[in-house]
Amino acid sequence: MKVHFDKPFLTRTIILIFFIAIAWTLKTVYFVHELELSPHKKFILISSIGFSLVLVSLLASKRSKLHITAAFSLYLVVNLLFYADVVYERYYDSILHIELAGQANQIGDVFSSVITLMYTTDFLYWIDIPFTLAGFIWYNRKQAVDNRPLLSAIFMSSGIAALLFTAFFPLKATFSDQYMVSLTGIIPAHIYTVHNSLYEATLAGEVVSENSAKVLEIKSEFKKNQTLQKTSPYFGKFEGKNVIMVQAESLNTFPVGLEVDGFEITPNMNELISISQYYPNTYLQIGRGNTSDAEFVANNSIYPMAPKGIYQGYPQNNFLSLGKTLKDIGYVTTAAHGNSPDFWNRQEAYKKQGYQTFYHKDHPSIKKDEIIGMGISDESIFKQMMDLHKTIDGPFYNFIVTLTNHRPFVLPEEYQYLDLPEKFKDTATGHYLQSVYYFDQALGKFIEDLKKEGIWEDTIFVMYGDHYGPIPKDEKEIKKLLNVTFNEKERFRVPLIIHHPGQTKGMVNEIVASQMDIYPTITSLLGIERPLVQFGKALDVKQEGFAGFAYETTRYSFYTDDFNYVASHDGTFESGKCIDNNTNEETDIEACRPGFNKLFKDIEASSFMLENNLIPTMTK
Ligand code: GP9
Ligand code: MN
Repeated sequence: MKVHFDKPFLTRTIILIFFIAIAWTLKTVYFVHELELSPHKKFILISSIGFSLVLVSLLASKRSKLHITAAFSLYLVVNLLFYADVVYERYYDSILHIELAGQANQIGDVFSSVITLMYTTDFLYWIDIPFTLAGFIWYNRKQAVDNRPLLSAIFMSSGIAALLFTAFFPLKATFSDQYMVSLTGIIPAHIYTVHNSLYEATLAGEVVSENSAKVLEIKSEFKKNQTLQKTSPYFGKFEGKNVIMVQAESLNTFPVGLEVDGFEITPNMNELISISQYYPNTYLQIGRGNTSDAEFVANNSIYPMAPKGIYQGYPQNNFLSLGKTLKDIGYVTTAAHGNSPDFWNRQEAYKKQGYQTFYHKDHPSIKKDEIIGMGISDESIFKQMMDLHKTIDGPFYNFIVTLTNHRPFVLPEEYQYLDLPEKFKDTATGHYLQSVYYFDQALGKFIEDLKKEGIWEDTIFVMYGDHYGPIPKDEKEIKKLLNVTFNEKERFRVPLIIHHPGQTKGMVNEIVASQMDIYPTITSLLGIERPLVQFGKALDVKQEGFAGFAYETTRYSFYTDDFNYVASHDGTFESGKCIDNNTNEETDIEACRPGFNKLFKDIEASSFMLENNLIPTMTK
């Protein structure tokens, strides 16, 4: 076979390869800039040339429309995936992973939310498309000869080699997704993560002996946490009482107690706080399962270690959640959520969470009498839960996951009860405050009804936020309109309120807490003695504030009462930053080492338990 390598053809080839490679490099660098990292230009250029060679190989092989179409379709698809990564990262702080493919069906439901993550400046991610198409047509048509299979094969193999080199030479498993992209670009980062996921899927679960040192060590930590629980002044004080736990959709702490022009944004929560335990420094701990991971962490006190969320990743595992623990002692256990049952795989996963009944949009006992946004309104679901529970004989646990206050937060006019000043009109902040106010009203009516029906006095009432409402894009506007600094720490802060039966005096506990402290705090109030699996601490006796992160920000970052540890993108402890909360200045990294070691161990233990379905072993 002859390799045709005439000079004009060579010149055209080089022009096209560099045009694509430079356009792709610029887009990657633009994204890396958005990630606030510095790009490693050489590796990014090599991987972009690799991608470009693959495309050119398709064009060079034959003069035909089909080849132009194939090359252009490939370019479009990869560009679309690139842009999907850009948008996904803005909310989830990671790029898309292969494990998420099964959740593609959820996109329709959250489409209006996704739109809010797209910016007008995003046309820059698409600006080269017409030029690329023109370049492809020009190049393919201008071929001097019709057939260049050997040359095409050379381009293809060197392109693939460049992509594999950039995927497997510089990248390491400890690197954050963003750091991988900043080092080598989006394509090698995906090759690397897909390879890792496929490799991990081939690994069989370990056979773990009940008496292995690792198991015994983890068990002893749980035991310590439980011993601590028992020292709480409230331990067992509310044994046998009902538990109603409301996980509030997209509720941050900053609107709680806020006043705009003399109007309270959360009058009912304010009133509730005035007669309850309030933990204003509680932080989210969600992973890729977002809302569903918040549910998991609050009810299980384990880190959400699954690349696609716990409910999707480990629905068949055996858990010892709050629902299961209470069901085992005779409680009637129910969960409620106004959306379709399969969203976040709840239908399947709830069976192992100990709920006897899951009330959802399609449940025969649930009336779809008021739909707002993604499903049944909060007011309606609260009312229906109240009606279904008032006749129950014996204690119950009702876990309610609200829905109305969901991104994009634009309520129909008739539900926009707040009279906000003009400057809030059509702003993301204004919509969010309206939506939070709606939730607060619904919550207020629910509490009123619970009191009327005589349930309130016999119930531990818990309410917390699942995750942030606004996103970093809204930071400037929130500062301007509300003078609130909506930085990462504020974004991760969610309110936690626990009302004890009969409580009439409020108490604010400022300790740094996280969603995994909710379950132990409740089991302490209920006086549960059986061995429990809980990484969190009962908040009424927790001595040192701690909130650790496995996802959402760089893994192993944490907050304590005194320090914030900002973990590095490369995964090593020493390249992180230890910030003194009193001065807001960086301090000696060693001050953060104990917290890091503890978090590292707990995150390891969480994934070890989940991967090997070890919760039953831990409680023997
Ligand atoms: C979906 C609802 C919202 O059923 O819980 O989930 P989110 O989009 O916030 O993760
Ligand atoms: Mn949510």
